[in-house]
Amino acid sequence: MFKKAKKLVSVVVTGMMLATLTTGCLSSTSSSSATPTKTTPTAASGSAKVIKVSIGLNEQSPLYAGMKKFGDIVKEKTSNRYEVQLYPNAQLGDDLKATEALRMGTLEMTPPSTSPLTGIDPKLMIFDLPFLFPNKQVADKVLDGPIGQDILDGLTSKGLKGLGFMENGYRQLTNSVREVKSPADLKGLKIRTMENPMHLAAWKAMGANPTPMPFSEVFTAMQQKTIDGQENPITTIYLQKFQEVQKYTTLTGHIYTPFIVLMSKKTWDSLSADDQKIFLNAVNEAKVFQRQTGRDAEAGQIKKLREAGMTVTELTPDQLKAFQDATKSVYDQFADKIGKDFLAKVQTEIAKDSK
Ligand code: KDG
Repeated sequence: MFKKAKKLVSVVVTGMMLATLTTGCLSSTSSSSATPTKTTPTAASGSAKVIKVSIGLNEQSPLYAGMKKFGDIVKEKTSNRYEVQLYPNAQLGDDLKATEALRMGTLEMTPPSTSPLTGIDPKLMIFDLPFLFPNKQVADKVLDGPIGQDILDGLTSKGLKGLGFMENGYRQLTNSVREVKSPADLKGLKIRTMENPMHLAAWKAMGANPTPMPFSEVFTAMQQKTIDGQENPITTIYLQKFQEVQKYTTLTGHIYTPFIVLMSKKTWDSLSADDQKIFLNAVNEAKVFQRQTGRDAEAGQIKKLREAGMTVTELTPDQLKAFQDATKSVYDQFADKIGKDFLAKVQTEIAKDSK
């Protein structure tokens, strides 16, 4: 009898142990499938702190490459204590939505164009002045110098930490209706612009019919012909495959747009002084890489746009001057909003950096 009872107990205990193990495995599996954690063996606490980055362009863009470079440097310099996760194609929201998420502390980083953010800080409008920078080298000097730092510092009161500037680039016009060689050719063309009052004013001054729209909606709008055209740098036009829905590109170079690498102030304040230095240095190294990546590719991309059947129009100096003259009124229209003293300071800096 005793033997039978002993056997029964051992069977029950074994069964309970098996049940516990199975359940234990299921719960850890279910818990791991429910809340996947990315652990890195060398991370101090056994798990890396995740920094999510919302990016408005796709994985082929120099912007994505630049932010990946940033993440790789941070991972290496902090011995995997941080993991930078990239979310391209505006899947966490377009430029303005992602930036507002940073201000609320619900997202860590985003590198948007400055243009949709001018409602947060009107000083950013300086970059929307047509034909402001004579070339990319001067743009680099201004953005990486005291003017750029002044703009970055001004964002901390808005819940944002500006870490530096990357390059979106000189904006070029595309459309599906006709070749554009002069402002007169723009008449009646519905051109998408970024959500920015100065862009709207500039395209109205040139004679087009501008309509503001988040970047994530542009390709579909061109495909459905609810807009005739848009304006973006060559790398964006080519890498976002606009040549599939647009026939003409005109190299207007009418505005130079930077990307501004932003971190939530809440995230920034949670970093140690040493880690803040690592993040800042990582942006400074990554921005040089990002700018060069886009610049190295541009000439080849214009060739590929032509090979894809696009008419790419290079304007003569006189034709370009007609666009410059047509947009001069924008300076007077927005000088007060930008700040006349700040505008004068920037123009003086540009003149100095152009020597
Ligand atoms: O985050 C970058 C993109 O979302 C966008 O800013 C690119 O220049 C751009 C545009 O036209 O919206």
